[in-house]
Amino acid sequence: MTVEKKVGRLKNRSGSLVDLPGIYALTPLSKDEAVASEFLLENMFTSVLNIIDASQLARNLHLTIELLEFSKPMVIGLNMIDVAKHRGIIVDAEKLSEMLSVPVIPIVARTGRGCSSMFNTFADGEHPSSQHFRIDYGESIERAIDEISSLIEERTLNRRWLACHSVFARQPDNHQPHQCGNG
Ligand SMILES: Nc1nc2c(ncn2[C@@H]2O[C@H](COP(=O)(O)OP(=O)(O)OP(=O)(O)O)[C@@H](O)[C@H]2O)c(=O)[nH]1
Ligand SMILES: [Mg+2]
Repeated sequence: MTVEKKVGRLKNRSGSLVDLPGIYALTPLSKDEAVASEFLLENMFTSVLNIIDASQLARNLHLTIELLEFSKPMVIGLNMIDVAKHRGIIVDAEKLSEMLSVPVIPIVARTGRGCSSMFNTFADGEHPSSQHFRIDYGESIERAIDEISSLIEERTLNRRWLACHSVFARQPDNHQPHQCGNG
């Protein structure tokens, strides 16, 4: 379990890889979410290696969308494909890559399968940025996002991302009297 961030050097390459805690959303409601979201907001980094769990895809795609909206180049490591397969789940990596417009490399981190391909894709830096990823949230939400964006005085961070965050921010559990859904 990772709660603090850990930094390592990439083999044979210039540059470092910062391992952030595994989280499901960027709203900093817990210590591990705070470590990850503070890193994104306060540090310069070139790209994101997003390791997601193929056996729990929906749960992992929420964070993936938040990260894509952050507009940094991303490579996705589609991990746990062995566990997913065992449960009868086959994720079409090519289709997912097409839908999200970023490379998606199937891996089994426990055995190392696919990992060198994933690191090569990540390190070659040729992957397109997720800059054009954009969900249309519908007229009224888009209007709210635009209004909030126009009030944000921020030069370095993506204002739409910040505005989306204030529109969709989760409240701490004890502020949600009518919770519904499973996530
Ligand atoms: N079967 C299988 N197990 C895996 C795979 N990847 C990771 N694991 C196992 O999952 C467990 C958690 O691995 P970690 O490396 O701590 O995962 P993590 O995502 O960094 O965890 P946090 O940082 O706490 O979110 C370990 O027991 C790993 O061996 C995989 O592809 N297949
Ligand atoms: Mg970890």
